[in-house]
Amino acid sequence: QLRIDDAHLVRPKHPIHIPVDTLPDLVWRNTARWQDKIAIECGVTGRRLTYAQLRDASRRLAVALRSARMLGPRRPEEEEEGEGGRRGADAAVLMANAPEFPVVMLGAAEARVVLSTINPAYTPEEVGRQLADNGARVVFADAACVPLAQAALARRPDGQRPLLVRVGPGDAPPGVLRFEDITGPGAPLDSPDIPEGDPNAVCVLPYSSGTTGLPKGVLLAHRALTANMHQIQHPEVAHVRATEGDFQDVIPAVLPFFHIYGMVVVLLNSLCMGAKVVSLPKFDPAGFVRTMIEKKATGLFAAPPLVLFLAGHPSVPAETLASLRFVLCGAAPLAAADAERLLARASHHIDLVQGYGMTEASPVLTQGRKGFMGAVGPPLPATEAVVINMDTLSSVPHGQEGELCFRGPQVMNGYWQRPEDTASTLVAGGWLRTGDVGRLDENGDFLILDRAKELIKVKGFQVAPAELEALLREHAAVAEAAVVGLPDARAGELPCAYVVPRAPPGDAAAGDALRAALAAHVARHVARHKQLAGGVRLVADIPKNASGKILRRRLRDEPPPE
Ligand code: AYL
Repeated sequence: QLRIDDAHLVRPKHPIHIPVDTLPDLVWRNTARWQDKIAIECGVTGRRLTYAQLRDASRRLAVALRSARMLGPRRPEEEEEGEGGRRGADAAVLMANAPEFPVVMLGAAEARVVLSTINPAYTPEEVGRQLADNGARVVFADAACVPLAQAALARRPDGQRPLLVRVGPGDAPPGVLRFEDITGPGAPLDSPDIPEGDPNAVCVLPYSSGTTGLPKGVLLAHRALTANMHQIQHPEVAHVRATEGDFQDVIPAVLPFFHIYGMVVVLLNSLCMGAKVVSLPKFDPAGFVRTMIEKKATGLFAAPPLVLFLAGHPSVPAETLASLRFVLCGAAPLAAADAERLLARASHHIDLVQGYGMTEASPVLTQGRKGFMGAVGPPLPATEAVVINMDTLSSVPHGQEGELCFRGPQVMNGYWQRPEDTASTLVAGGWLRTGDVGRLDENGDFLILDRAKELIKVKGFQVAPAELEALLREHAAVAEAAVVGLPDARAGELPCAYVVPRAPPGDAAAGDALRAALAAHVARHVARHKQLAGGVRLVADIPKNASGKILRRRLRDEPPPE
């Protein structure tokens, strides 16, 4: 589909050998020498697991998952279904960051159970939609999320009632399994029903809206996830340093593990290096600062709002940064000026680089180089890039602007049950179209200039305009709706709705009432970050092309009068 001139290819700078691994094989092989080191500790409760405890609890969970009470032994034909992504998710996890999260992930991976991760801030409706889409039969939820999971399951259209497991210490309500019972010291550590690992099998199913439409399950194979970890651990780009003797990196984990950044780059990558992960269930400014200081954080994975907080907030004492060696910022654009302000606050040198990627790429595609702040860097090892003209789909010479496309072992198998979206995103030759506009600069680093896809990013989280538009159209007063992102200094972007009312409001007060009613309607159905914080604008019409497609760029750049 793409027309690529060889001279336009951007090749990786460093050679690498990437072993083909399953996730548990990579993690347990790497961590065998750190058995007594702390793997993960809760920054609030102090609950912690050593690497040995993490391995045993994961193994016990794998055994439980393959027991008759949960999913049962896998039949050979089911294994095959997993490989082409013909099976959705077997299990889902709905919890805040906590030490049990990697137990669920690695236990599921070991049992060859495909795990879908869900945002615990979602409404029952949003959770229900994701569960119904992927058909998970077991749901792991922490204490706070059990009612959310129950509410979501109660409305499941197919009437299926997955098994609910309450994660964390304490009792479970009737009908809900206790995590302790299946992963505690009394539970069996081995079973003949544990299937053999297969690097080609799908491992996780996070959700992303990609370049267009509603959130979709992203089929990520074991080998894609482990390839991405091998790539980011290459000595030329690595940030977390392997534990050795008394040295152990301390990584606060406030970015959520359900999102691919928190899952792979923060959690799994840190575990592979033997670091101590300090998990934080939510961002509480004072608690975060305390954790940074008391735990002597050596590395930090951030999104732009966290960099802004550390760089500019008056309540952040300079010692917060005292033990930091590196900061990686990804998930949304970081202004060079904000990066400089953070560095200026520290009295020592900190390596600050940007990472760029997407869920569909496990997620990392490029990583910035030290000292080149505004750029996202060259492609990772074993990753090729090309910039294309979006109209002709032909590659353009280095330095010219266009859509960034990448090819590498970290790229997804496709979207779950969305063959058309898969075909338009993952095109011939294995190229992943990102929907991001950028160019290569004179140093060989990529610059991200714009987003051509519909996706809105609020504090680094995805918001799919199609989802909000569908909700708005359900409202009786709405004839047409279009949602775009408005720039915002703190959140990056905020969703803003352009609405054509069925009947124009009679006066200003009626207009205000309608705007408020529409914002409230959306707020009732979606998580906080998707709410119409950018406002609701009542307009006479919405710019569309000949085939009825909303001209989002036009809306954003030349908003129609209200
Ligand atoms: P998703 N600069 C500008 N935009 C970015 C950046 C960046 N550094 N990183 C991600 N994006 C946007 O699936 C871009 O539009 O994955 C991209 O297509 O939630 C979209 O976010 C993907 O959103 C890391 C650490 C990548 C984190 C990530 C984040 C992956 C977010 C590499 O090293």
